[in-house]
Amino acid sequence: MDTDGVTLGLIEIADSIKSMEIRGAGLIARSAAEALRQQAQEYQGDDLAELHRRLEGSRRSLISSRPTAISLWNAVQATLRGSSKATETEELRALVISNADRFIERSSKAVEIIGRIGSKRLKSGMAVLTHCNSKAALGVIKAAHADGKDISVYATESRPWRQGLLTVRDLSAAQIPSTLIIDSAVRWIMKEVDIVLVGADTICSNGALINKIGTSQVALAAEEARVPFIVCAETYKFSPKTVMGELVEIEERDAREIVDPRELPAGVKVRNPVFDSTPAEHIDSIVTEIGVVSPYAAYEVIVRELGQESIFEANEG
Ligand code: RUB
Repeated sequence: MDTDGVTLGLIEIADSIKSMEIRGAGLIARSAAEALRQQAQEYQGDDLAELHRRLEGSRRSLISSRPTAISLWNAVQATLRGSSKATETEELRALVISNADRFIERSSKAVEIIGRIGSKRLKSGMAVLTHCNSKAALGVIKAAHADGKDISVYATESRPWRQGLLTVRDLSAAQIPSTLIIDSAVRWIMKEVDIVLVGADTICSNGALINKIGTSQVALAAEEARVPFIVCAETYKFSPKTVMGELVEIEERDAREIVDPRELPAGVKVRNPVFDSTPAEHIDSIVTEIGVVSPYAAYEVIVRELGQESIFEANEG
């Protein structure tokens, strides 16, 4: 246990999010809710202030584990919502556990519903292109396949972590034909693509999509070729923080993920931004668990689904 009373289990989860053993915005969110749930459950004492202190320590280590996906912040806020009003330890423990359970259940259900809604956009014979590895986007493809539609998929490699390999393995396990391409082949291949489906780490209040680096280039190539560019995103991927004017921090990871520095001449710099921003004007629609929405409806989604309180909380930091 560290000085904030944060348990080893929680530190492990926060570290796994940081090191990307746990990755993908939806899974990160569910894991954070589960970590807080465990933290509340494991505290056996009856010192209310101590449990508050532990949860606050947990909140801080989870939120700082990866900066870009708002799903993490939304999950932590939803799990701890109302906790400051608890007057007894048992009440606080029960509240955090039930909030976490509700978040995890809704989140998993959302991915399922998105699959059902999004699959209506896919017809037999279509070639889909997807970037990185998104459970929500893959859910749509799998739902269409389960409906008996004959779908094939182009999966980008997604350097440097090569999440595209996870995507083709996942598709292959579901017996969906897939073709792996390098990221720079997107514009060349686009003439064979009928629809692009990607996931989201964050959707800003102005409708901009923050997702794996290279997503904006995929969107531009799709637009040029008149191929619909569809985002598959649960409503907790929408950001109340951006309503309050905050800009999304784009995570930059270690340059050694890209190249061994010994291979480079002295003085050469390397940068490794891992997400980018696709403006709303390049997005056809966003498939959420409440239906298909325009990126320009992002503010309404935030107010309706995450609540005005999430905007107040975002202002508090
Ligand atoms: C993953 C990524 C995914 C989104 C959505 O990035 O950009 O497209 O997180 O995924 P990383 P999902 O591998 O760096 O976490 O739909 O599974 O939430």
